[in-house]
Amino acid sequence: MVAGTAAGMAAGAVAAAVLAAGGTPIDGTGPGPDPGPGPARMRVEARFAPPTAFVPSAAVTYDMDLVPAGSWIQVTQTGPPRPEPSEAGRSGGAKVANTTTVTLRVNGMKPGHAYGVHVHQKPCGAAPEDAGGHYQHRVDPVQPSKDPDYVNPRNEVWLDFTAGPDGSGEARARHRWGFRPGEARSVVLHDAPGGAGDRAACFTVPFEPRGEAREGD
Ligand SMILES: [Cu+2]
Repeated sequence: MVAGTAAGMAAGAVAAAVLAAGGTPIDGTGPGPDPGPGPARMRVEARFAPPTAFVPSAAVTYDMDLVPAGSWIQVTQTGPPRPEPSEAGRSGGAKVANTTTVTLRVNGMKPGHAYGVHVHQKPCGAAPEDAGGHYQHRVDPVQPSKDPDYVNPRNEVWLDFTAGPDGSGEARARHRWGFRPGEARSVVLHDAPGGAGDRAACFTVPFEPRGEAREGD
């Protein structure tokens, strides 16, 4: 396992900021445009709506007290820079860290409330259970999984947050592994922090496999 250099991470952050400043259109219904070689980033955002909304949203609320209609969510996934010869030269040819970072930002939540948030296996649906179980790096052979050896923030992606006085919140999770293709499809907000709790809302997110071992690893 090779740790990323601080310089490499900083360069990635700057490039990502430039991309954001470029006004990348976000419609909340699908992945952003392919950024091409360079820092790999996927960002989606949406406003929550009830599953019965006339105009459906990728973000569905099941509990209007905790996650009001019109509240906002943004999820960003960043991985190591994509391999490219010229970029590799600029960063000294160093191998990048085998990491995946998922960042959550919300507003319009219930001020002061502590939410539990995880990446789940399936897209959101009309029913809270439609999102399936938690995404697990090491998959518990017993499903639904309740074993703390599997249900923990190291083996899963947890983005718990407590909403501030203005209803905003933010969380970030970083792992030394990437998602298996098609097996991480949503972010679920629960009514309590930790590994359980009722499902208050769900956001369908097209997480991408990143952070897998590449050539040279
Ligand atoms: Cu969950």
